[in-house]
Amino acid sequence: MRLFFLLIPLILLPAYAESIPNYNDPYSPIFTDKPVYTWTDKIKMTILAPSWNTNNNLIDSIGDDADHSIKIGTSENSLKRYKFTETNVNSGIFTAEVILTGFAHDANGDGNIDTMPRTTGNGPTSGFLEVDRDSSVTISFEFADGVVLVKSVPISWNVGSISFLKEILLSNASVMIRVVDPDMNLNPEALDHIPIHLFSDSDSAGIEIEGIETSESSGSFIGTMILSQDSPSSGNRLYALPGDKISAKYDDHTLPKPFSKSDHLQIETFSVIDSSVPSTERLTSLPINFSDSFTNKIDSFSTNIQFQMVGTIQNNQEYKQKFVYLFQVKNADNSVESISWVQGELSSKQRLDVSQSWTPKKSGTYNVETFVWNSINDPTPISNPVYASITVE
Ligand SMILES: [Ca+2]
Ligand SMILES: [Ca+2]
Ligand SMILES: [Ca+2]
Ligand SMILES: [Ca+2]
Repeated sequence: MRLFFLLIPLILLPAYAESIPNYNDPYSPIFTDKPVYTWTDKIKMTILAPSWNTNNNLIDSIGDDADHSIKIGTSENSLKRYKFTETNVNSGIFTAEVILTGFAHDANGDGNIDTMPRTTGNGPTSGFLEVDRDSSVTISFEFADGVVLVKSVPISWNVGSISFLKEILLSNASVMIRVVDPDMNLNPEALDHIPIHLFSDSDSAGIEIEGIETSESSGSFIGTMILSQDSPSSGNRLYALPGDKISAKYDDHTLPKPFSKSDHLQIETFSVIDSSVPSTERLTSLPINFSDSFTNKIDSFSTNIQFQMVGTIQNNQEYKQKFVYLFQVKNADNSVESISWVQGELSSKQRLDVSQSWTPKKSGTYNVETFVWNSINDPTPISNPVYASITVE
């Protein structure tokens, strides 16, 4: 298309010198800035008509003349005698724009109509045209007597999309969410906004934030929220703990066929929030101790006498942390003799002793290893492992 656009003026170069329209060479293509439009877009139109550059020193105009009019319309509504003006005194290129005003519809689901359908204006700007969802806009120019040039462009709605700008979300950090739905560019000359619903495992009701259009006619919207593990949800702040799934939802009320005009569709995405504390630094695991059944510390061990293995963990975070603490005992051959675990939850900064008993059956050297994971189902280490060696007499 671009190549075509550049070549045509060269071919028609002799026509620039014409002082009256050259009816014998009625080549005058009509271009639009997009191949398909949504219901509330602005259409920028260009007509290449060098033979209508009747004065090389003046900005000429076309379309507003009853004999050679430009009509912009749908099957229902139209703007007649719409004026296009030359881009400079001697270009032979004529432009105009028209703003589509859609039809009466509640585009965001709040119960109120969001459009102002109207058909009015004379060009080259500030013209408004009502359009239906699945219609088309036709631009026709009576270039010469009996010669009408026509260009049609389709109108359609789009299914929106939603995404987090970053794949990994961090605690106490701001998070950006992008929604793309050209249909919600309701005013192509101002920033529009849309509602975005956000919720977490820890706050299933969540919050509703505004996505703001990135430029006046982009149809792309960015919303920002802060994840907080310390404060309840409010405004743009969402309460969420590390490990939570964070969901973002946009309710699209402007759907293309085969949906009906009154249908709506939840467009949803989610991400998992990671802790801003590195995984293995969430808890500190202190050295293991051993004690008898009366909680007295011991350092000698005998076969067939039960003793306690005591681990200590400390939560380094300002918030709760679930854990599973595993004790594993291996013999001198590196075979596992015993494995057992304790599950629980630590409050902010809490230190806790966890213990399991074990009765050695044979004398020998044993290695006790402890691991701390998120859970049995999610074996992400949340502290470094701790080792101890014991000798059973
Ligand atoms: Ca001119
Ligand atoms: Ca509405
Ligand atoms: Ca806009
Ligand atoms: Ca849509």
